[in-house]
Amino acid sequence: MTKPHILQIGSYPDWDQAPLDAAFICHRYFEAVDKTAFLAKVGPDVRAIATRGDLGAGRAIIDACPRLEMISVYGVGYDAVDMAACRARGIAVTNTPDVLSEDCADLGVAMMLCASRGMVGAEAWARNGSWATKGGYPLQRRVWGKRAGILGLGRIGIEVAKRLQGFGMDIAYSARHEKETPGDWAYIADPVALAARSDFLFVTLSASADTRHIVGQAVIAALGPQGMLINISRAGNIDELALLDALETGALGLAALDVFEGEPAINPRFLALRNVLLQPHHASGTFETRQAMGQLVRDNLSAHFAGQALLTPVV
Ligand code: 8YV
Repeated sequence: MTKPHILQIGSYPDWDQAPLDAAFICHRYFEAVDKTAFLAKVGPDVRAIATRGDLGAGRAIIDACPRLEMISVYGVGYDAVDMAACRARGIAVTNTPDVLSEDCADLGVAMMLCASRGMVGAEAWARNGSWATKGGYPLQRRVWGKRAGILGLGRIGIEVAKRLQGFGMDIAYSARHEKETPGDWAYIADPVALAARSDFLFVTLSASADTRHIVGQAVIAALGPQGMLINISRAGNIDELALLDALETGALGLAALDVFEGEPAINPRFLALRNVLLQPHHASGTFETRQAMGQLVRDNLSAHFAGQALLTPVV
């Protein structure tokens, strides 16, 4: 039987590429110089797309593949996939939830600790001789026992909150509706009210048109000069220009960001700031998790072509 033709939007590690090539005819969109001509040539044969959370699949790509049956996303976020186009044509979409929730939560908590305790500056202080010449490192901000807000109590938000319980933090969350929680976590529907009662605000909700800029000037002002914002979701959930203004004026104390508008290009205004921790969208970036994500991408593709139920369809 001939191998199904798939369109591969972005690169994968070698340990994923080899089995993908063994099972499918992979047309590498990311290597094409003339992407329009490439799509015109291979699109008619494409039955599935393999993409990544950060790359997705827009309408132009979907429309160039008239035989497209499914899209398999390497990542939990599928906001970069044109879901309206998929629904209109009955194209199935899968992602890779659960396998990455703990790693993303680990990095979010690590970002909170690193920024609040000034660890980047402390490492430089110890390495560049300041400790010997200037004395003790400047005092930083406590984490344990403080108030944490979780904006979006999905798989990743729950893992963040479970970790923060270990720091004895007073935890509240905002979500579409109140949920049964594994801890005594207060439900506060309004993001501004949640920010106002938080010292640390984690943005963990999945991104969509409905959540765009949900963290705007009002939420940022409510978090305030002593507050810290941690974003491990998508840049679009935050009004980045309002965030920059607040960080530059001190209206917001600290931020720790793993995602950015226009990434990997970061707004240069961030580079001039000392009150922001910058991370290169690597919350799921461990060997173990990325191998599990790649396996799930392939398992969903194989299940589809075998006529079996998809393992992790998005709803
Ligand atoms: C992506 C992510 O998988 O899970 C997501 O949605 O943002 C990441 O973990 C990343 O883009 C991998 O390239």
